[in-house]
Amino acid sequence: MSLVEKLMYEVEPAVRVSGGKVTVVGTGQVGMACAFSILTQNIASELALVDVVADKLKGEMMDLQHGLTFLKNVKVSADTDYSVTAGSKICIVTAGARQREGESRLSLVQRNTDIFKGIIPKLVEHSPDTILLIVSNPVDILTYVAWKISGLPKNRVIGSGTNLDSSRFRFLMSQRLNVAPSSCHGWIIGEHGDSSVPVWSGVNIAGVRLRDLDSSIGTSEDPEQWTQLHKQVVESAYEIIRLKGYTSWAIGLSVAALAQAILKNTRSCYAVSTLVQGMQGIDKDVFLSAPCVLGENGVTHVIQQTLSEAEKAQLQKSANTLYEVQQGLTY
Ligand code: 6V0
Repeated sequence: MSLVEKLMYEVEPAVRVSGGKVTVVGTGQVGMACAFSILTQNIASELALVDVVADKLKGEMMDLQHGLTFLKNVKVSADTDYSVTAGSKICIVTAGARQREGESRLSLVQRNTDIFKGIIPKLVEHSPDTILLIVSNPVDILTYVAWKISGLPKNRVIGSGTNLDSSRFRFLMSQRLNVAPSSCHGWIIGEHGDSSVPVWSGVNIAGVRLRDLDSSIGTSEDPEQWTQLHKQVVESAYEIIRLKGYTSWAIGLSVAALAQAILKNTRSCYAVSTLVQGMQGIDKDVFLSAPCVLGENGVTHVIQQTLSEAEKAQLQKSANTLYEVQQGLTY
């Protein structure tokens, strides 16, 4: 009789995979920030990590496992083999090359598409009911690529999109107003990156729209130049990459919030990348960010924002740019 048998009567074999399993593919700076945020906020009941660099992967796994005593009810596993991901409710994909200093997100596209060809089918094979949450850049196009390769319905393929851009915007707003970021409301939609669209008409504190206080806000005529906030949002990734080499903490926290909304079926609204064909005058099959309601089955609803003609035109322009890049891809 083994020690385990001496210690415990087996009433029923233990369940192998728990309900709230999350996989993170790519254990670089972004993947580990996502993993750490999810673990420390008790969002998942089980975490699986996958990467191609076996030693680094094992090291990260052990390092996290040694902290499990201080967390609640979380199992951490890792492998280069995708069987470790089986039964995941959410698969977060952060694998791939990152921007080099000064490099745009769009220029990464074919390199990361090729990486996705090896990742996405294996994830779906082991977790056919999963929701894919794509983070690798350029995130909107790679979410489209993941949707195409996976064959999953559109509600279950989501890009982290402008959730991070919106958070950056709200932080900058909070700095100007000395009000907490969570009480500063504003949405950045469209492409995660250089052509994102700030929806100035909706920027508000406690329902008081800044545009009602000053109709020039967000335009070049505004004497206080609030439009600089959006410019800073667009430049912030480039600035952080220049300063520390990569971005990690904010994207990790923003992805954890999305994972929480999905796993706990909270029906929270976040700006994430979704198939926007047929919305806001967009006729192409592209993924762009819009405020989406998230639940256990992924994106269930997209909020129809009241946009100006100029904002719609900006979205359509981004849609056309992404569509053209998508046409040139081989996958
Ligand atoms: P990193 O630190 O270089 O990590 C990438 C990881 O991916 C490494 O550990 C690689 O070994 C791993 N990897 C490469 N190929 C594969 C493969 N085929 N299978 C499994 N793992 C693989 O990069 P970092 O973590 O900084 O960035 C990852 C991605 O996230 C990049 O594409 C970034 O541009 C993107 N980001 C997206 C953001 C967003 O808002 N959507 C924000 C920040 C970064």
